Amino acid sequence: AKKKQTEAETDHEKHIFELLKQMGMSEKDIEADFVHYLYNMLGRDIESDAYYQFKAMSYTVRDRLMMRWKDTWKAYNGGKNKKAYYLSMEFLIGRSLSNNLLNLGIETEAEKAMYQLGGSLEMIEEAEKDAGLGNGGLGRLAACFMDSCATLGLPVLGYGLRYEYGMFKQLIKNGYQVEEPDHWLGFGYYPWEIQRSEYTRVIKFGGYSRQFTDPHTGELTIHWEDAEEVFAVPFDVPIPGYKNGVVNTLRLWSAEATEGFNLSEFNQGSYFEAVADKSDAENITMVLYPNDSSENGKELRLRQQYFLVSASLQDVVCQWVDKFGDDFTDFAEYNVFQLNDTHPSLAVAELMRILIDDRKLHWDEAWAIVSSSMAYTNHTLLPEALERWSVSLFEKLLPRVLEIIYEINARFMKQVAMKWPGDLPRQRRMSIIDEHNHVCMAYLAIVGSFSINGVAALHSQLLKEGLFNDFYQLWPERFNNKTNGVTQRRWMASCNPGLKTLLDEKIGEKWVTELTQLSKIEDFVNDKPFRQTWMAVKRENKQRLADLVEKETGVKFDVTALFDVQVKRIHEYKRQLLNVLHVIHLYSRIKRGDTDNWTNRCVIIGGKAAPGYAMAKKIIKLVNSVADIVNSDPDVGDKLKLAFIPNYRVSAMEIIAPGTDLSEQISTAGKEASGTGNMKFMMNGAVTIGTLDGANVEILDAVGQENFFLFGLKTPEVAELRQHYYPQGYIDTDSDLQAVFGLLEAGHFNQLEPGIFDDIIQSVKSPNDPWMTLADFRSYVEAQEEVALAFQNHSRWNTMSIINSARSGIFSTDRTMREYNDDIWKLKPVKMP
Ligand code: T68
Repeated sequence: AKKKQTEAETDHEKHIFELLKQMGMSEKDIEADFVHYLYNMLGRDIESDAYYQFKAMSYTVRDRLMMRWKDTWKAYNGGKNKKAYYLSMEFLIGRSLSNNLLNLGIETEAEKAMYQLGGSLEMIEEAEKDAGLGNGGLGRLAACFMDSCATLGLPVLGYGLRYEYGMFKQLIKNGYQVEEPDHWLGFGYYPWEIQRSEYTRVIKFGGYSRQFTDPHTGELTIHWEDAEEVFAVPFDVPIPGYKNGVVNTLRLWSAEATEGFNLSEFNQGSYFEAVADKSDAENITMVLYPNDSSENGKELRLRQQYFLVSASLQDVVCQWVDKFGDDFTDFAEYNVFQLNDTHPSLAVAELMRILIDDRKLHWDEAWAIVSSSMAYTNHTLLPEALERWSVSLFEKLLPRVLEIIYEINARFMKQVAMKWPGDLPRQRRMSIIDEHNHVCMAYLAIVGSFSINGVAALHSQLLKEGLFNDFYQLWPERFNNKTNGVTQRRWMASCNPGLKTLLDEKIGEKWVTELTQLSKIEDFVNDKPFRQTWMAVKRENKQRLADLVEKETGVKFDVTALFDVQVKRIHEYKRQLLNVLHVIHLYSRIKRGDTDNWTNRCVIIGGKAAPGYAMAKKIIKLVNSVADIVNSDPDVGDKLKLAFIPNYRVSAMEIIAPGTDLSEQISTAGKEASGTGNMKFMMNGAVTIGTLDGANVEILDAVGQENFFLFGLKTPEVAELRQHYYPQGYIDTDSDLQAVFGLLEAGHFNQLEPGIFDDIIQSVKSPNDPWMTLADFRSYVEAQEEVALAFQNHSRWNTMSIINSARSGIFSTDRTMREYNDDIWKLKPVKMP
């Protein structure tokens, strides 16, 4: 009877699925659903704000993802399949509508549907707010990874936080950055997400840990007592693969106070305190920390990290137990966790805690599982970015987790002592707990992981030679490289429709899922009509960019000029200052009439500064001050323009990358782990001016010296020069540099605010300048002169542009994800019907 019943159920289910699968993809179906959502669900009409129309279209599209999403979930969870979990504090998604339409293959239908209704799809797409749940490269990389995994059919789940406020909105007032909160959710919900309260998890903080011996069995257990508890409520975001029927999941956790939150306080009449505590709990996922490369040591940040890690691990372990009970023998064969930097590295200790305290495994069994299921990706060599949390904070917030970290470290220290008997300095260097009583999160991640990777060849090499050398000597087999990439679906197909049309016509559509196909366009490098169209596409994209610049800054760009662009977070190591010094140099040349054979140039700089990073904020002010003078000087005219684009974000880059001629990647050698903007520019036919740093090395390798403007010191030269760096020497021997400092020091760009740039001037002139800006000035200026000459030869530039794009095939995250999978995750891709 039971069998009959289940059969009946599956019959019903089949029937339901059949009904759902009838969801049409035609223009008419989309039109009908759009109208239904706009009028019936949202209670708006076709005249209403574009934002509501965007919502109606999103629901329409999400409906068409639903069955695929369910089917994918089933395919992953049906049998016993290995899955990977990408644990990341950041997923910088940006907008999703156009991307989801592209991946579902219904862009044209949606466009026609909107046209029928007298609207425009483009306008609706632009009404979508960016999901800015990340700072920069690291967060955007996670989003590109998700797109590629879905496209490859890899069972990878993203786990992150659903911040109420994402990356702040940057306004420019009187040339200064002003931050405004980014309430990206608007009123209500994100239209793409599905709340799944049934998978709510409970997260503990504070209290103390107590050993407890069972009076009957004598067994020792550990209890985490008197903790405050917070709910982690999951919101799932669908991640469709490209036209393959796969929809993966990004699960974002939101903090909610438990019902019983401080009930005792409440009952004692402390109504106010009880409610205030409730908001404390919910603060955990209130806001993204806007620091991209420095550690800030705030308690709330540690809470966020533990909240993410504990919720996600509980989620995975509970699903395991539901299916296989308490048998964990092959858990590590079916589950792998990729840690996106050290931010989720508490996972090492938390999985130990769950397995030992909750699942009653012995230490050695638990450790065998943990250390063969964790993998760690490092994204920086900057020492100031390495996370260290004070032991006292741990004691207060995560007492039980701290005990476990102590035990991990004690056992690890024994191992080090065995390998290097008597080498106390080394033991001190390698200890997870440092001499200042801080927990070094990178070391915790390394000790607990079977794989440790950097994000570009040079970066991975430097990790082994420098930062993690002791660990490399101990475990060389754990270290590997995975050069970053970007998804060509968003960064070419969706953001550069002109280029897509041209490519599809010349080499077919295969490049959308196999980027190395781009090399085929080299066959057309001498084909006249192809070259002309290539140039025309670039011209059109430059016009779009010029319009954006004018709208945002009022500065008018001439599209025949060289568009020279540096957009990324503002940081001294990225050397936006070097760029500004060059602009001042060009300005000074114009002023003294040194303009023979001149190339007109429009310089764009954009990026956010961490709110507490005074020097970065001052650099923004300097860019704006120089821009004011340069752009208003009639002597300068069209020869030179400078614009600071406010509020740089994913959706802005979608206009910027296609419209760029010259991509600025000018960090001090050895400082930029990889860079990914460099790849977006390259794909869209920009030529790079850059140092031998991060993935620039591999870009140069791919395109060759004749298609890349290389300058500056190399990593070992930077290290060597550090010993005797003397910046004044460069000024004394370089009249151009003297002219630049002459203007700066005379206050030419800050006549109404004297002295405001003194600290900047001092920092670059200091022998302690870690970024050695002046050391590279001469070679940068010379490379820029070559750029200017090359650009005058339209034909040569066009060839370089084509070759850069043609050889960008290896920089797809499809390749990156294949490498992660082949070397680290070892998942079986699924194929959906
Ligand atoms: C970036 N790192 C690297 N960090 O700087 C860049 N940090 O070279 C690389 O291409 C990219 O990662 C991807 O691998 C970051 O973006 C952060 O955003 C960050 C955020 C919080 C704390 C520390």
